Amino acid sequence: MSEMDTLQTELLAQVEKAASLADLDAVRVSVLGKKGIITEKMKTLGSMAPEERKAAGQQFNTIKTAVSEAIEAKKEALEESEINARLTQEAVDITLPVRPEHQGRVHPLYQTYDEVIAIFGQMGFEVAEGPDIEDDFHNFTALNTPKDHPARQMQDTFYLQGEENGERFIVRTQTSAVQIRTMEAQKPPVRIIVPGRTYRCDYDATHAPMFHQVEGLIVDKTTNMAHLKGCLIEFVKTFFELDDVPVRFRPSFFPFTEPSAEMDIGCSRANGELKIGAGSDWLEILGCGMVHPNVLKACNIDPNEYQGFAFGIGLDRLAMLKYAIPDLRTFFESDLRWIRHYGFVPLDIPSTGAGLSMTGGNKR
Ligand code: 2U9
Repeated sequence: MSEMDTLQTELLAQVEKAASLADLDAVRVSVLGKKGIITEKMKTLGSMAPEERKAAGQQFNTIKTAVSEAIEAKKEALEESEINARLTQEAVDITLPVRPEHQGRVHPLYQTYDEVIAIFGQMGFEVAEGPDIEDDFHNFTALNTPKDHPARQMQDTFYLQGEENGERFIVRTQTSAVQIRTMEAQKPPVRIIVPGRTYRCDYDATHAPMFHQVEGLIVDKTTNMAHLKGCLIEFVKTFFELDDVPVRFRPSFFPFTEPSAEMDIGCSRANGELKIGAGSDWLEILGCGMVHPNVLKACNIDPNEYQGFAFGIGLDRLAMLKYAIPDLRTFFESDLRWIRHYGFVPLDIPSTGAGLSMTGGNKR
């Protein structure tokens, strides 16, 4: 066997011996790399006599091609066996039990929000929405709130900085401005509820500077106080899931309603525990009244032809009462332990008490 044949056999054996892709690459570098055996041999061609150079060049090329092809074939084989080894090692054990998915929770406030909307929606109310930033006319003037009313004062209302055409804007103190905008845009009959964020300068265990309301408004030719009472009694019974509940309407005052009332429901407070639905005590739930004729006039609705009732409910307070949450400030602290405790499983259809699939009470 010639010296070249021996070299080729030797190099092919090295390729064959490579046990991994890294080994194989080391062989490739030592044979075909910049300082590899074959490369070095090629460099000697320049110093050879022409006839010797031709024969040697052919031999070197033959070895180079044979080794390159062997490396390529070996590479494919090693890659395949490495994949097969990984497939066996990393096999998925489909008999293992599934890991529990971390599922988010619905905030009790938004659970309440959905429940309230579902109940009034079932009664035929549509949901209306509007901007958080309001002007004086929609938030106060059209609601028959006099210029010197305490609600307009800086310590109660957040005023935005700066003025536009001599007017200062505010963040709404109630959602009522949306009812005004609705009546400006649409002729009666109107039957809407307006849920949304509202803002007042206040902060303690039962008041937050940003809180949530749902207000309702019906305007039609024959709307009267009996409609208001029937509608709100039906609402509290459905919301608190009570077959019957003692209620009373106490006279009150709001600039935008006349007469005005606050609605209380029966409760007991034995041993510091609040029970809603029966007992000798009363719990204030909401404010309401017949829409003041001045409010209808401000929206170009003739109060001799139309009348309406309205109500306002604090959603945060409602959620605290129904789900026994003692401190309002915890609503906004984003504490995961709190939301896991008080939150609700998503996609639970709110109970409407009106023939839809009922999910019952608290689905914590
Ligand atoms: C129009 C006409 C009348 C909305 C009303 C109340 C009574 C009320 C409070 C409940 C708790 C606010 O969040 S709270 O502090 N609201 O007592 N709201 S009547 O009356 C309206 C609204 C719009 C056009």
